[in-house]
Amino acid sequence: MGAKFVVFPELAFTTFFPRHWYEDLNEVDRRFFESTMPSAETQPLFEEAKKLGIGFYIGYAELTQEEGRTRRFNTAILVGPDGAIVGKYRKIHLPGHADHKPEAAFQHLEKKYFEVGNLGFRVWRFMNTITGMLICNDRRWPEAFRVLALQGAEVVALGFNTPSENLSYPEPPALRVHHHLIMAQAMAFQNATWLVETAKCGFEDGYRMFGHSLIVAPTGEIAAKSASEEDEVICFNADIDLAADLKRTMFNFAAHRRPEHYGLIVERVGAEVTPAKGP
Ligand code: ING
Repeated sequence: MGAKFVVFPELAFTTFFPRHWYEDLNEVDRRFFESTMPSAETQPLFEEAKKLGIGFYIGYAELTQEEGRTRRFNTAILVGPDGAIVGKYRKIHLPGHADHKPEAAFQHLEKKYFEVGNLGFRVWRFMNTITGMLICNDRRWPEAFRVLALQGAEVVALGFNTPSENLSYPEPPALRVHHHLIMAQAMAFQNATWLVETAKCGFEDGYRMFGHSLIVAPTGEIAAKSASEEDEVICFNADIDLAADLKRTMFNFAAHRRPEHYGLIVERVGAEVTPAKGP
């Protein structure tokens, strides 16, 4: 289809293993984590991309030794058309829980298997654009996109694995997709960036994850969307400069933002009821 940049999903090399409780972390490391990237198993992907002159984003479970200890992150990398790794992001917003919930239909143990990412939200000069990365649950937190946009992001790549069922309470699957669609359109528009969100979807281990991979324009319009939960490729010839007018006018951050009034966003973690004392 003539694509120059491909976005693969979160944890693209393995099943979404945080849906299961494993007592033995050595088994988890052996079965699901990558201790080198690329490795013998993943090198063919890098070689094929280089042969085709295609850059890509891909998510994987990263096992590494840092500061004298074993670290585990839900990671994504940007790889240039020459096969070189240009950027790395380690997922910061980890949803779910760390404890075993034996009564639940499935687990969501990202807080058990991964540490909070320690590389921050960054952008890179990548294939003649300024590209940033996020992973899955990050798309529910506007702060993540705004930090990338404040660094000049023109493209944001985001892989996801979102279960169709809600672990905590009954929720129509269509409503979960609705949330996914409005978040993607809002974040792309309010930050005047292209946004590529790629699903790992369909039944995996018997557990369903929804699709709806998207390419969203800076205008907030969905330029391309997957239509199935099968293996599917969506492609769009994006004009990166489509965002220029928005960045110069409506979302000219320097002209319109008022950080002196935004303090609570950084100072306060959870919501606290603190009503004003008067008018
Ligand atoms: N998956 C889900 C996501 O944020 C989730 C987890 C789903 C959290 C629905 C809250 C509500 O899309 C990952 N991998 O973050």
